[in-house]
Amino acid sequence: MATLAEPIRKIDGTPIEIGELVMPDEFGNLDPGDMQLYLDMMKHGVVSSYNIRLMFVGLYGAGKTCTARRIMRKDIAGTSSTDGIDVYIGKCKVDIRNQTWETVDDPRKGEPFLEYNAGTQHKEAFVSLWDFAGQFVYYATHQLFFSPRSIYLLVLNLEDDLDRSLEEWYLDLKGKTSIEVKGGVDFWLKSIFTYARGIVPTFPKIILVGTHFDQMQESGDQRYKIAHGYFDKIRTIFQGTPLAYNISKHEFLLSNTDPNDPKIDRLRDEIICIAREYPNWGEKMPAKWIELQQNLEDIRRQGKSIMSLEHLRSIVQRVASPIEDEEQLMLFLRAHHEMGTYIYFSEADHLNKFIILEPQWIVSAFRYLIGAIEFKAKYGPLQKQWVNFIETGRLEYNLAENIWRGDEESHFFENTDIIFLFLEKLDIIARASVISDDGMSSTPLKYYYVPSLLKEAPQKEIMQARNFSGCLNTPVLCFKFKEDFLPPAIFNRIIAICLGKFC
Ligand SMILES: Nc1nc2c(ncn2[C@@H]2O[C@H](COP(=O)(O)OP(=O)(O)O)[C@@H](O)[C@H]2O)c(=O)[nH]1
Ligand SMILES: [Mg+2]
Repeated sequence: MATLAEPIRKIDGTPIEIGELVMPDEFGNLDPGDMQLYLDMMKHGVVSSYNIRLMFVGLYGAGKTCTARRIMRKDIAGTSSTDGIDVYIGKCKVDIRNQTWETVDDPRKGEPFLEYNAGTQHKEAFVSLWDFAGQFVYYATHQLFFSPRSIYLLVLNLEDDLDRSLEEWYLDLKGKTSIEVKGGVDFWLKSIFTYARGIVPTFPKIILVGTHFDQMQESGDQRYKIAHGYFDKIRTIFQGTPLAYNISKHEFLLSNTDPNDPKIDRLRDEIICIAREYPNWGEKMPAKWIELQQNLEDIRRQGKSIMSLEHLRSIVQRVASPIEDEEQLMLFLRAHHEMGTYIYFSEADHLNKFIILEPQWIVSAFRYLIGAIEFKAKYGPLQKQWVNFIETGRLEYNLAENIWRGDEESHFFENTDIIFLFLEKLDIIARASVISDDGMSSTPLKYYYVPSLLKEAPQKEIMQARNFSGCLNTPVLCFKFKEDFLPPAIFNRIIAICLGKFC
């Protein structure tokens, strides 16, 4: 631990003990030099943060959006399962003393600015709600948002048979493209475990929520018994695994059709109760960071999702107590990248000249491509390219440009090159290239591959080759995962890298 010449002070001037500092978990990924820089920054004052991120996960049509809206005391009329373009859906302010929730009217797009408490007594917490699209094709980008700082609500329709077969699933090892509902649940829970595990293994917490309780045929106690039995089956899948410690004890049976369902109040109380146990509850941030962050938030609110490093430097000069040192500015960006506030790759040539202020923007650009069912030009000269894209995952540069042109408000088209670079860096797509005969250099081509769109099952011969039954076969690359679970993002990354390098 670094020693400090001066005491660290809260923003109201009272000194703070080092032992009192709650460092962001993600700082485990920063090097010791960064840690010293961070402590130096704290000398200029610290503020505490009490923020809760609620993630609604589960299958398509389970009732995620309705549950989120009920928590925010919003109407559910007209809610129907659609492709989730925007994952962020709202924000609430909670008075910690009496647990009253108030929906903050927030016309902004994207994640709200993290609010901070300057005084010693905190009274308010801020909750942001994130609703995830249940369709598989969007899962490629979810890992960008998953973090140990969130509370996950796994939403299930109690009327849905756990053995029902879901179509349109990703290709599994046997070339199967469907899965049962219980397999989908297993998928979500293991995705959380894979992408969001923090330093404390019992976090993040997952709350089980059942919807459509009103539609269950049974009455009285029998209805509760059957509903809880549904969750028992889910818990059985994870019995004896580390995940069992992440699933919260209480489960919630909701009737979203009833605006006065008292169980929603209990769910709200449980959320606060769980949030208070989180390692990042009340973590301290350097006050100088907050000032800069507030400025960046104003810019983001004006609709700017991406900014240049030059622009950022000019903003830094304008704040009252600027981050003077370039190294400290880099730490600010790297730390916020780790925490998921911004996307910034300090090591990547060219890309390191840009900061994505709104991670959702890059995901929206990707989703806009994939979800462009209504793409107007698809019956014109671009028809062949479109069909090729949807069926084989091959994406021509000019096709993407044409699709992105359709959303003027989001400014995708003007940023085509930079979006491509970020999508590539995040391993969501891969650029095709030709490798020279000596293997020493490669020339990039003007098209990309989107691995999550690949639909073709492996050929029979390849499947059989897995048995190594004395036949000649191509090399088989085999990974064994600890939890018997192959995270699709890892699969997609490998495919993306291979396609980019060898096709
Ligand atoms: N009867 C009943 N319908 C519900 C309930 N929750 C959601 N729904 C309906 O189920 C459908 C899917 O809900 P939605 O929240 O869009 O699911 P999502 O895809 O998981 O976000 C909608 O038509 C809702 O009106 C519930 O508790 N009871
Ligand atoms: Mg929804």
